[in-house]
Amino acid sequence: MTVASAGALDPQGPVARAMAELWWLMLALGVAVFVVFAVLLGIGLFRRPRDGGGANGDGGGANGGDGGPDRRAQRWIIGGGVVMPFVVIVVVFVATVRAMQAIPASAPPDAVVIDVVGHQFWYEVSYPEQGVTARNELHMPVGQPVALRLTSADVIHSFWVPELGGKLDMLPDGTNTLVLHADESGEYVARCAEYCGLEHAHMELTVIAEPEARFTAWVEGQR
Ligand SMILES: [Cu+2]
Repeated sequence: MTVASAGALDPQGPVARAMAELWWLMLALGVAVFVVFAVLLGIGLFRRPRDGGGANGDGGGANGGDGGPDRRAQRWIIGGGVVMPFVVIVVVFVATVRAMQAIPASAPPDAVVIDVVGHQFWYEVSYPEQGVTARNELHMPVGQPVALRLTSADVIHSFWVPELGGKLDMLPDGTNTLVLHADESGEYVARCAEYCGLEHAHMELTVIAEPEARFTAWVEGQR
């Protein structure tokens, strides 16, 4: 068993992996846009004027065959201000839709059902099929889907295990289902991701992903 702490960029399940890949793509695009912008800005700042007097655009054919300074400026504005942002947004949009498809919309029938109720300032974890309850500790079997039915007993909390997926609101007047899947054994920390009162920062849940045999043994031990 390993204790992971690198957060959302150390994904340990398919949902978190899809989110991390989207994050890296957006970082790469952001860096690319920044570099292009910085290079163009540098060229604009430091290049020397081509000729001493005729810089006002009336230099006629001195700029080669590309239509003069006004047309060139227009091309830069359309290219850099319209076409490039459009391309970047389309790429991010398509990648976002694909990442969203990695998130199961409903719980598969073989999923282990776990009810998680947020309280100020702790988590009540119960397993309706197994008839056991725990406090601030969530055990889940590795390699199979787990359906977390999230609610709250008081105010709005938010459930988030960065290495596995989330975050999803825990609402006092409804149930949100979060399907998680852990690839390997590990111990993670879920922190409340919605300010819920003075002790919010200390509202933590330990998530223990373990082989099915150990999970079953833990359930038996709780009875
Ligand atoms: Cu909170």
